Amino acid sequence: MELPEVKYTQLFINNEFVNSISGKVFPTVNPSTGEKICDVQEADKVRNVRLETLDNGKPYDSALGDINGAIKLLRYNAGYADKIHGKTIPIDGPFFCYTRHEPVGVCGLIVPWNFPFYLTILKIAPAIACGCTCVVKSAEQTPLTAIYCSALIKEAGFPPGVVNILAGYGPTAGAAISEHMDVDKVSFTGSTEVGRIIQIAAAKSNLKRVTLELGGKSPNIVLSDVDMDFAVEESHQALFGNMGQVCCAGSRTFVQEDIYPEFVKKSVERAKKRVIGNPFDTTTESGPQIDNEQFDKIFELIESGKKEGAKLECGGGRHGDKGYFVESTVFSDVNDDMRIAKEEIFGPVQQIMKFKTIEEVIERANNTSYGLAAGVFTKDIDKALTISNALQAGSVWVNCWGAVKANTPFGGYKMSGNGREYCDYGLEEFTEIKTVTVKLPYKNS
Ligand code: TXE
Repeated sequence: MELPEVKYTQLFINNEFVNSISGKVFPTVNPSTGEKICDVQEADKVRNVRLETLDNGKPYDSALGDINGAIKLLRYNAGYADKIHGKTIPIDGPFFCYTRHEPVGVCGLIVPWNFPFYLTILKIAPAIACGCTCVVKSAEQTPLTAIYCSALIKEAGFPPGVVNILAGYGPTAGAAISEHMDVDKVSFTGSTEVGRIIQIAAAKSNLKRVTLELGGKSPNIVLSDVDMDFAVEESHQALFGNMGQVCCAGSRTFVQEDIYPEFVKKSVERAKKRVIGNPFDTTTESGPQIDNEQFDKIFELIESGKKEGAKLECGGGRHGDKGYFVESTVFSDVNDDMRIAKEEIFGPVQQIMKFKTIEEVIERANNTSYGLAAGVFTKDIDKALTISNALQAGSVWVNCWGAVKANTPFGGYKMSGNGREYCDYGLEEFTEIKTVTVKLPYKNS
């Protein structure tokens, strides 16, 4: 009998034969001879979103976290698409009055590099749920996942022109959007400096609506009654997560004086243990900073901290000899007037300050031009609420940090921004409200 021809060796998915994503194959053997018959494509657990880790440097699990967060945003906003409606309003006189929430129009969505895919979706999802069209400009450092998103948008069947995604530089492509007479709204996330430029461009062109999510220097207040290890770990993650490149990083850690020495000691031990390295290795906690510019900015600020008299407890240097890796750095004995206590470092550099009383720490926490986020760690609910209500910040987290959800508003007081993103508050920013008033022959309401 003739041996049969082996025709099929691929994986069968969605009625199609395809190769494995990993490119791996495995042999199948003829037991009569012990010889290989052929190689077969090998199915394996797929590691999605690797593109973000490649382009941005964030550890693989964080990138995956961003994608899962983006999916939640899409689901949340999709659920709103048929629930964006106005009210009927009983008014004085013989009138029938109602409001319509109409799409604001063409939206320019300018995205930074720290959460490239997540922030792209954070802006696209409410814009299209409200019926707007949009032009997205990704950050020049991280264009790849936004471009990939374009392919998904086409595959999902969006009509041409509804979502347009551009890669380009800020002063050229970004400025063209914010100056454009036919763009009705810009939603921007990035530096306070560029936020101001965009606001000016809007004022000089067509007074387009502008929402801004800008920088921060967020206070994280740790009272002496806390569970020490918990507070140390949460405060560590509040600052070192995403390599410190988070607008709402807990970058001013205020610790009550009686626990200060122990808190500093444990924070330093934790920082020294932080695993820095290849972001594709799933044991890695921190990858590289985004680029040379941010790398230099961080070291310049570390130097200023040393010169101004803060105590460098650990780190302060480059990790390794290639790429933009920075050692996990902790400063103690930091005063409020030092640059490291005032400026957004956007890197893995923790400032730990000492305070005595609640009144004092509230005043110091608010003594900044920023107002994005804040945290309070205490077991005393009265103190937690007193401090939370007194802080000038768009979000206050009690015994946690960074609890940003699809259905909670997020945005800044003061120079941390304008407007809110996420949830129904965020959706409103993509609408114009029209009041329609109809004269009736007699009053009926
Ligand atoms: O920000 P930029 P950069 C802070 C952080 C960081 C600093 C500088 O402190 O160290 O900003 O980072 C586009 N018109 N944040 O220089 O320049 C740009 O192309 C229109 C906090 O990278 O603000 C990119 O798409 N657009 C922040 C986006 O703005 C312009 C995240 C952000 O870049 C433009 C990032 C112009 N004239 C940095 N110039 C956060 N809030 O999370 C630039 N852009």
